[in-house]
Formats: sequence, structure tokens, C-alpha cells
Amino acid sequence: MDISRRRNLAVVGLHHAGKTTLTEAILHHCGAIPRRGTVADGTTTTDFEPECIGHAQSTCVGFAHTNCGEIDLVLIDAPGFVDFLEESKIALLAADAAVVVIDADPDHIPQTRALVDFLESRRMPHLFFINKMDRPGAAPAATLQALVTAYGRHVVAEQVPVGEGEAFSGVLDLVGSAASADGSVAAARTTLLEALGDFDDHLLEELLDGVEPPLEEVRRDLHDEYARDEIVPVLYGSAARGIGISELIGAIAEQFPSPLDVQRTDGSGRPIEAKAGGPVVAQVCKTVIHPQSGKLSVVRIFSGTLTVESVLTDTSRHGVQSRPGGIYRLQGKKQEPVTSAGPGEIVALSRLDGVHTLDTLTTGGAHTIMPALDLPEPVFAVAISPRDRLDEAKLSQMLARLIDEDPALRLTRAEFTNELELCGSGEMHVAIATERLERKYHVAVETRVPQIAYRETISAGTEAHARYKHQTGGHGQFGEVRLRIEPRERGHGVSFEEKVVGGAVPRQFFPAIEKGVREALLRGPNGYPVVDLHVTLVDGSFHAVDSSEASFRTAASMAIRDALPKCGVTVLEPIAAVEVFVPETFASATVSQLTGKRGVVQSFGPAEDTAHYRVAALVPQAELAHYITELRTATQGLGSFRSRHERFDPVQPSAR
Ligand SMILES: Nc1nc2c(ncn2[C@@H]2O[C@H](COP(=O)(O)OP(=O)(O)O)[C@@H](O)[C@H]2O)c(=O)[nH]1
Ligand SMILES: [Mg+2]
Repeated sequence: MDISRRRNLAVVGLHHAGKTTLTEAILHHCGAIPRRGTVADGTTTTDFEPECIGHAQSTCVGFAHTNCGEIDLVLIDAPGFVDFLEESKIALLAADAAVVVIDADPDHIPQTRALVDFLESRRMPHLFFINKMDRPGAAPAATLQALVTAYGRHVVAEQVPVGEGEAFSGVLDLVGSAASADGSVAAARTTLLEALGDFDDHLLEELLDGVEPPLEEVRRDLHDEYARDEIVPVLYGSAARGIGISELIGAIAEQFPSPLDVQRTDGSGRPIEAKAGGPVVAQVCKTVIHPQSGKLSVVRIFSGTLTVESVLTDTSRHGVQSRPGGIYRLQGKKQEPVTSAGPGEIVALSRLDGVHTLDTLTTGGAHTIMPALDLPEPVFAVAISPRDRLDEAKLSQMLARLIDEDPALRLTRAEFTNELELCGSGEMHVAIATERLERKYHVAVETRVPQIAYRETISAGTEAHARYKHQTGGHGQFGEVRLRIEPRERGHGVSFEEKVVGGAVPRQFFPAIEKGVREALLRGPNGYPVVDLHVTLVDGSFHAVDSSEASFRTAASMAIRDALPKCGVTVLEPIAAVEVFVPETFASATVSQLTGKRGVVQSFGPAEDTAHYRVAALVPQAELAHYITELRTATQGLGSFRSRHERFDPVQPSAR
């Protein structure tokens, strides 16, 4: 297969914009599927996962392929919901260009910022497909204007829509249209040609001289400037009605880059050439685990040709070697076996057991490692436990598989509470993961809001005394201690010393007494660990026969428990240092949201390395359980935050 005829296309955009519907429309138009499925019926090619169907939205990337004329097209249908952005970013590594699907509604444009910034940062060629043009109230002109305002002059319409709303009937190609077209079409055409002229002096001269540039020249410019991400074309259509699809496919065939047009480099900046001979360089962009048939690693081949005989070295994992059980092209959930796959192809390999998403696979001793992605720290967590305690071991095993499929998930032991926490990019992300766990791996789990690690401390010191005396049959128990309890500064923890004079308590019992003290401090009057105090053993007495380690330990615990209520106990709560990043327009709303959460804002201003504002605040951990959801709601999905434990502060009784 001629590499220049391959197109690897990611279909990205906001949740609900119509990406899955558009993928279906393209597949149908090209004859890859006999009839067009719908998202509502759960019959689309790429939304096949039960969680997708259940929620009527894509919850993971789906792959499909088709031939259209001369072109061999692979479509990567990405989930749009902000929770799944990481999954989409990983899948984008495999694509050479992206179609950003958007509603014909200018209000949706700001929310595409994170995605478009990512495409621009990678210089990934992309175009905007303004979808749902058939809907009453569709506003193509305002949407185009909002795109230009948001992303700059190089965003330029390649078409004009014919009819609007219900009457939308097609699109008019500005490149091919006659130069003698009427007013608004002529104006749109001039805008397009001028935008192209910015990057082509020859074309610009022709425009200035009033010469009509040859069609060939315009088409070539579009192709070259698009491949270099200098021009971002805008197209229109209706995925649901199949309008604008053949024009989109035409643009993909003519203008989109093939794997040969995109200069790839490995992690150390060396160019990777898309050629059939020589060693294989491939990267895993998705891992799918089937409980029965095992693991599928979806790879993008950047160079070389892979067969089932190929011995693949995982250069990201110290050279683990494996041989694929089979090579498949993916059509949604269907796997179509092939015998080999060449440069620029995206295929699934079965049974690469030690291989994980983002790993680089090579043959022939190549030491290449392709650039990976920095996955951000999770922003949402649930405490997770098996419904049946016997499933404990199974749960951690299955969670490991789940994370293998979705590296944006994380499993941690909470620092203070020791709870097992499943963490991810948002509530929906973690909820879908939990559903997947139950369906695929049959582990019934319970999830809860993670416990808050409250503590207690004292504000006043006291003397504590206890005498433990017990007679059971022959051997008795005896121990008496006098302790001094004193408050210490925050963060001190618990310290213990002995200052016994004259051997009132023999040395050998000191460790048991300290143990008894510490045990009693694990649960204060409110049930939380007591911290930031100092305990001194000052006196006591013993019995030559009856005293034992156990009796002193008990006496020490009793003394502490009796004394604590006299020490002015207060409850402490964990306080997190939070950094929030939001567009400037949302900065003050973010501050009031944090204040409403008992937060104390510490600094506020433009962030250093992003276009966003940064708000730093100290916020009680108890207020942060659902913060990512609340922040996204308040900022059109654009806000993000990170946090770490800072300290413990006294809590107002009303706040618990
Ligand atoms: N009227 C209209 N509805 C559409 C169009 N494209 C998609 N939809 C509907 O929009 C909803 C979301 O579509 P879907 O493909 O799941 O969006 P995705 O989240 O971007 O994959 C579904 O109910 C589709 O039927 C379109 O061109 N016109
Ligand atoms: Mg979808």
C-alpha cells in the first residue's frame, strides 16, 4: 500500500458535538458499513462498549477504518467529555491530523480551548467541522466568527453553507467556486485566498495584481499549509443527515497530510522516517483487555513493517521482548486479522503481555523511545472496597488491569486513613471505571467519599494518674503510673520521655508504658488520633511479683483516657494547599467559590507558564471531595486544580 494514500484522523471535540455520529456517517458514506447506526439506539460502530451505550456517550476511544476511493482512512473517535481528555490526548499521538467537531453555536467555542491548545502545542494539523447545521437556530456565521476570535486569523472557512437550519441543504466549496460568485461568497473566498497568501508570496502577488490564481496552486497551498498547521480550515455539515460528508472526505483526501507529510521525531529529537524497510518503530496508543481473549495493544507504526513473526522489543520497559499473537485492523469491536502492517498504519496486536499504553515497540535493535505524555495528577478520588471481603485480592488484580487499559486512572493508599482510593480525571471518569470493573471483571465493589483524616489535640496540660490492680487466681497484675501531659506546637506529633526518680518504676517497663500511652492516643474523646503533645512519665509504683509489661501498659492507657477530657480537646482537620488555574474571566468567581469552601486565598494573578490565572488558597480537605466538578461547572469546564496536604488546623464544630 502506498503510504501517501493513508490518512490517520482523530475525531475530537466537545462532548455531544456529534463525533461518533460523524464517524458513522463517514464509514457509511464510504461503504464500510451497510447501514448507519445511531447513538440513541446504541448501534454505532465506535460506541460499542456497554458503558458507552448505557450513558449514550463515548467513554473511551474507538477505532474504525475504511477505504474511500484512493484513500485508506483510519478514524479515531475520541470521547469528548472533559473527564476523558487524557484518553483522547494519548490516542491523538497515533493520528496525523484531527477533525474538531463543534456545534453550530458560538457559545460552545470557549470550552474547546484545552483541546485546541493541545493540538496547537503539538503542531497537529486540524480543521473545524461545524456540525448540526440542520438544527433550527444553527448559527454558522457567529460560530465561524467566534472561532476566528478565539484561535486567530489562520482559522478560515473553506466553504459557505447553503441554507440554514431545517433548510440546510449542502455546502459550496470556495476553492472550486467561480471567481465571479456573488457578494458574500466572493468575500469569503477572498478571505480564504488572503489567508493562504500569508504563507505563499506568489499567491499573494497574484491577488495584489488582481490575477485569478490557478485552482491547482490554491489546492496545493491548502494541502501544504494545512500539513504545517498554518491554516485551520472550517467546514460545515450535518453528521446526522449525511450532509457535507462527501466534501469533508474530499478535503481529507486532498488536503490532509499522509504519514509522509508529518515529520515525526523520537524522544531525543531524531527524525523517524515513515518507510517500509528497516526496523519497526511503533507506539501503543490504547490498550484493551478482553476478560476472555486477553489483551489487545493498539499501536501506531511510525516506521518499518510488522508481521506476526516480528519479535518486538519494548524499549520503554528495559527491552521486554514479545511476539504478537495476531495483527488486526479494528472496526469498532470487530477485529479483522491481517498478516502484516506497514508504516503509518494503526493496528491492534494481541497478547503483548508486558506491554503498556504509550510504550515504544521496536525491532532490529533500534533504541528509539517515542515521546510519551505527562499525565496530570488525578483530581477526583473514591474510596473503594470489595462488597465481599474475600474479593480483596481479586479487586487489586482487576484494578491493575483496569489501569492498564486507562493509564489516567490511579490507585493509591490514602496517606492518613490508609483507605484504598481509585483516582481519576473526574467523577464520570471514576464512575465509568467502577462500572467497567463490575461488568468486565465481576468484582462487586462499594465506593465512598474518602474519609477525612481528622485528628485531635489538646490546649491545656494536666497530670494523669492510674493504678491498675487485678487479681485473677494465683498471679495478680499491678501497675501504677503518674504522667504529665503537655500541649505542643502543631506538627509536633506525639513524644514521650521518662523522668522517674529512685526506681519508682523499673526501667524494663518504660517501653510498655510508652506503648500504652500511644495506644490510648490513637482514639481521642472524639474518636480521632490525638497529636501534638508531650507525655512524661514522672512517677509510679510496682509490685515485685504482680507487675508485668501488660499491667503497666494498661495503667498507662487508663491514665491517658481519664486525663484527656480535662485537656481542652479540639478537633483538627487536614488543610490542603490548592492551586487553581482558570481563564481570567472566571478568576473572581473562582475566588468566591473557594471562600465559600472556608478557603483562604493566598495569592492571585496571571499564571507563569499558561494563559490562565492562578489562584492559590488553603482549603479544608473536607470541602474538596467534589471540587473538580464544581470548578468545571463554574468555569465552562476550563478550570483545573492541583492540591497537596499542607497542615492540620482546628475545625469549627459547625463545619464537621
Ligand atoms: N440534529 C443533529 N443532531 C446531531 C447531529 N450530529 C449528532 N447529533 C446528535 O447529537 C447527539 C450527540 O452525538 P454524538 O455523536 O454521540 O456526539 P459525540 O459525543 O461528539 O460523539 C446525538 O443525539 C446525535 O444524534 C447533526 O448533525 N444534527
Ligand atoms: Mg462520541
